[in-house]
Amino acid sequence: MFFLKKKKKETFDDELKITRESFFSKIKNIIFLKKSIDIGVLDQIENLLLSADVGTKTTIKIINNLENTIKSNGYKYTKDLYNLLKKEINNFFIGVDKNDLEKTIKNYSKKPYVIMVVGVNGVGKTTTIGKLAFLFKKKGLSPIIGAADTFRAAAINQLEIWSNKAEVPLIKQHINADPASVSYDTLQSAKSKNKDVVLIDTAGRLQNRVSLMEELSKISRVMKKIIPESPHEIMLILDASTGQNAFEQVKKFISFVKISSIILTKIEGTAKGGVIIGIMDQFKIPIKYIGIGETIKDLKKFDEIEFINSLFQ
Ligand SMILES: Nc1nc2c(ncn2[C@@H]2O[C@H](COP(=O)(O)OP(=O)(O)O)[C@@H](O)[C@H]2O)c(=O)[nH]1
Ligand SMILES: [Mg+2]
Repeated sequence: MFFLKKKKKETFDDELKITRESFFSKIKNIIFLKKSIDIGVLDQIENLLLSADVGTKTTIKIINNLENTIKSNGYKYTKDLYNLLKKEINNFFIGVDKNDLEKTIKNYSKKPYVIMVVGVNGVGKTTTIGKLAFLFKKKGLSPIIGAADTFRAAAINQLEIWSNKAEVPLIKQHINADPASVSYDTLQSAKSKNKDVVLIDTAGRLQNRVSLMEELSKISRVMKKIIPESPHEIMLILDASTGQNAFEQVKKFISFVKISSIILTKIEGTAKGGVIIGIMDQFKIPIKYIGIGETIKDLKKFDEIEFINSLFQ
């Protein structure tokens, strides 16, 4: 499946294909099949937004806003709906931090910039760290990785494979080592080797929330002993294909750590790309990248204009 991959264009057209075809193309059909706006048309749009995992709250907001705009401006025709809906979705991105992470790291004078990567098991934390390390290195930055998910030996091995692929150093200890101690070592090494950016992998046992919370705050506390401003960024990884579950994960994590950014993985294989819209509306946390496959290059910078244009292509 990997041989015939065509060169990726700088849009999300390919990655959002499934989301677009199962949702936005249907919206086009509704709009082209009926000339005048009526309750039925809005109901159909509501159902499609729900089925794309935009989320109930956000969907209701969109439909209410559409109704109000239609009433107050006297819109009669379904052809107007397309642009109105596009504008509604665009509004959710207003006020969300748009800083480019690579630029932030480059411009940060007090090296290193420390990123702690969090998320539940299986969402793609370790893989994304490999991809980020590769990307940062390609952009002329020097990263270092810390294997602070010490819960399973396989997790450390998996991270080591990625660090080799990315040709980026890894700091690790043995299985069941204290994650805070691994993070401490990593920061120390990063400082002494003048690294630009640190990526810390963490365990994701959300079933044991209290101990996970304690573990994450202990890692942060210990890091501050070496670099008081660290972690500069806590990045939450979410699996787009889990749809509504992703919202629940954001809620849980923000209740105990300050999440500064999100990466949404596995977007290429899901029709649930609408979660992006719900996340922007409900949490206003910037999505910095999207994961679009299992290889080291399958990470793309998120750009909301490209995202919306690809959906409404
Ligand atoms: N299709 C696809 N698979 C991904 C993506 N990111 C991660 N994965 C896969 O998701 C699975 C779990 O990833 P892993 O990094 O181990 O998750 P972790 O438990 O959060 O560290 C692996 O099989 C990865 O190859 C992505 O963007 N697209
Ligand atoms: Mg992992």
